[in-house]
Amino acid sequence: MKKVTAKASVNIALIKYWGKENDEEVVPYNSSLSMTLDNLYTITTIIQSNEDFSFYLNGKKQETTELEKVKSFLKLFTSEVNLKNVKVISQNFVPTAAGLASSASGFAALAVAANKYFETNYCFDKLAYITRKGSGSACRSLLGGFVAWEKDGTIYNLELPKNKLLMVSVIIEEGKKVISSRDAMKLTVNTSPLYKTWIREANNDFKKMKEAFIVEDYKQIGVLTEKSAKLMHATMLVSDPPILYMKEQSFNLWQLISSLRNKGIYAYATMDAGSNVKVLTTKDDLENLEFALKQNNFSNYIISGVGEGACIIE
Ligand code: 2P0
Repeated sequence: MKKVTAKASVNIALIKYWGKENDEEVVPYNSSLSMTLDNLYTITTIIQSNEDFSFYLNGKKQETTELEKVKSFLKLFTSEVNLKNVKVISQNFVPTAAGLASSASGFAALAVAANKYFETNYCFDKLAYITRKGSGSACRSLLGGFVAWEKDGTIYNLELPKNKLLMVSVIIEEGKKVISSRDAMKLTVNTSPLYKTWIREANNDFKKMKEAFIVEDYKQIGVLTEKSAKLMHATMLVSDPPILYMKEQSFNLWQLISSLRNKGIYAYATMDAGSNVKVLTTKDDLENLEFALKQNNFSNYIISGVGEGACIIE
């Protein structure tokens, strides 16, 4: 019986991707840059079955929207219309209800598994192009380490010692997002008076970040990481209607991180399309950061180092 299993890690953008110039082709308005995380990942199996097409996520059989999303994605690998006899089993390895389940690791694992299962053997560039149609940020999870996704579609690694930086994902709130990133991006592009500023700054900061990587300027990496998240959320906030992912606790944590920096601790905050805050820190500063987090009742967090790229594991 035909069976393929793939694993892909979550990635967190240091320079965020926010907004599409072309929705259909998932062409971003700005280049982005991410860190792949080793402790948060998805494992996906595609297996032959005797039934109609089915998709199980975290042990639960999916219907309608999720089922159709996976089905139409897999059709990019096969001409078989109904995908009969194909079963997809996907498991997110993130602590239960942590609110960190990621479509990026999900689609990266699915793409790598499908490329083998359907024997398409697409080259990396073609696979990245297809993967981003599932979820834009997923194409960055195809590679491990630090990954650049240029506006023109190219994806490549940036060199930086892999044993220094850590990402601490602090869980602020469990539960479903207020608005999906796909819809929120569209709304921001169409209504935010800050959107042009976002494109200009994000593309400039992407270049600056690449330079910071070359000279291993960790302070600049942290400063640009925070700026990208703050500007992305500010740009969303002035959309009509406004998009606000931050909760009171997210604000409080941003302030705590800023006060830790004043005490000489390396800690920079970033946030995605949700209220959880991720803190970029170093191995040397982890102990102080953890102490401060616990003291301020932020005791629900996951520490990740730099992860590997998506691969077939079975
Ligand atoms: C990122 N995010 O760079 C940004 C920052 C969230 C905030 O990419 O519409 O699932 O499928 O391309 O990639 C999350 O959105 O959106 C995201 P689509 P995606 O990581």
